[in-house]
Amino acid sequence: MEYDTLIVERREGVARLTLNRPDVLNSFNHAMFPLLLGHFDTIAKDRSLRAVYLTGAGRGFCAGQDISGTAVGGDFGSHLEESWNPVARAIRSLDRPVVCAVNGVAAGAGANLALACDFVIAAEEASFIQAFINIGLVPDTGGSWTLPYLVGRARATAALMLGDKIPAKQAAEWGMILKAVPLASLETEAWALAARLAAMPTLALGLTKRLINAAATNTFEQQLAAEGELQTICGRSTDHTEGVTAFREKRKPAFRGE
Ligand code: T3D
Repeated sequence: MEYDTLIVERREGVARLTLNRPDVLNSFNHAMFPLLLGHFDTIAKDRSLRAVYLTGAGRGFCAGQDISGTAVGGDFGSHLEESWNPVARAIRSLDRPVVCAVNGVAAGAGANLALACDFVIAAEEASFIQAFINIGLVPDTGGSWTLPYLVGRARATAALMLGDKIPAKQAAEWGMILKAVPLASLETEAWALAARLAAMPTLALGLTKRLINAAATNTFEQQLAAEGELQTICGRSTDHTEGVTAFREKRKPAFRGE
């Protein structure tokens, strides 16, 4: 299926979403939000899709909000609640892993879109720019939460307040992303990861993601309780039975994601 601004493909249990406005570095116009959200909704309901691969067309990943045509200023708070915030929530709440292949510059909300994903692999040629401050705005799309959480306050403050370009290699060194690889191998590496995840125990992956989300606000005791609750669910799953059976039979498990 091909859409104007979003290319959607399904292969090997993976939904591949490609942001497709390369002339403007895949910055988002208004039509892209419902389109992307609609696909996350479809993926959430379709258990045959066991991982998501998100990338951008052309030389950029995403330059955030399209700021070319719109009037300056306005009720951005309301706009965010209808645009970037639901997208960030859709990624964080999806009970399947989202792999982001950052093929080029990720700026503003585009950077924080990437950082909302579970696995971020970037081309060495790519960079991350918290560009908001460069146009007199505060960070959004969760960046003021995600960045300090990922890299610590000192580095997050520098990134968010200075708005400088952070090359992918530096982002990887800081722990902002999983790794930086040559552009020529980005697609292969990131796709292999997504396909591998799609063949894993999907229920347990989704619940692991839920635990990682909850850990940000839970106490240690609350987290132990949450682990116990979710382990009970996994303990009753088909994939757990298959994993143990395969171990005992000394063969590779065939997980069905249930
Ligand atoms: O609305 C609200 O609710 C507020 C929410 C805001 C969320 C946000 O995302 S705010 C941040 C918005 N994004 C930016 O401020 C980034 C603006 N872009 C840049 O600073 C630079 O383009 C980059 C550093 C990302 C890349 O620079 P470079 O030199 O590699 O590329 P370029 O030449 O600047 O851009 C290439 C083209 O893309 C260019 O068009 P042209 O001249 O070839 O016709 C440029 O205008 C266009 N482009 C890049 N970013 C945007 C854009 N067009 C519209 N909106 C953009 N964000």
